[in-house]
Amino acid sequence: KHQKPCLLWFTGLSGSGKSTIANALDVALHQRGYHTFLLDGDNVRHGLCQDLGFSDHDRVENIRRIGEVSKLFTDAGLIVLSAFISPFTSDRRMVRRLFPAGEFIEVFMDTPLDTCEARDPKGLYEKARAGEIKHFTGIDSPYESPERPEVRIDTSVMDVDSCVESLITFLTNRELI
Ligand code: GGZ
Repeated sequence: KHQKPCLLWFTGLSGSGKSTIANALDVALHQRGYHTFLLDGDNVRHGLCQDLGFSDHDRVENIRRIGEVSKLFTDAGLIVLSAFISPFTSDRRMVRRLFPAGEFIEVFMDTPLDTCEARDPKGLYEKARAGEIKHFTGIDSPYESPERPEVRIDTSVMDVDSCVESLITFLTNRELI
């Protein structure tokens, strides 16, 4: 089945829907017979990056490693889905530069902070507000919004299936699948 290797880079706040949409897209692509690989906090921060925390310095190194690993997997011919907050524009740009034009697709999960905080699936926002977690993105650590992402998704107004469908349409229009 025809596929072009590429990297879908999901960026956005905690609770913005990065992992949910990346996982659902991963399943949908698999069902259609495409070869994909998903990287997110669950399989990276517990292994490859377990020595890293959430200081600015550690986040930069986290994203650098994930960018390089993503590159290895696209070199192997896969469609890679990476879902990390990646709050700094300069780091996302660094990852973009690893890829030929058109093969790095920035997917900005532009869900409002209010919605992310109301979801608070792990209670982390509540802890951050209480000062129990320091340097929490969106609370006391910055998130630099992408200015020209290839795709913008607001999960406060769009359901999972519609998000997946719009990403599949994007990949199809770009002749990546
Ligand atoms: C942001 C934090 C923090 C701090 C722990 N700031 O919603 P989650 O829980 O499951 O996903 C978040 C995850 C962020 O890791 P990333 O590797 O994506 O971050 S970065 O790209 O900035 O390196 C959150 C949890 O880790 N978490 N402490 N202080 N998120």
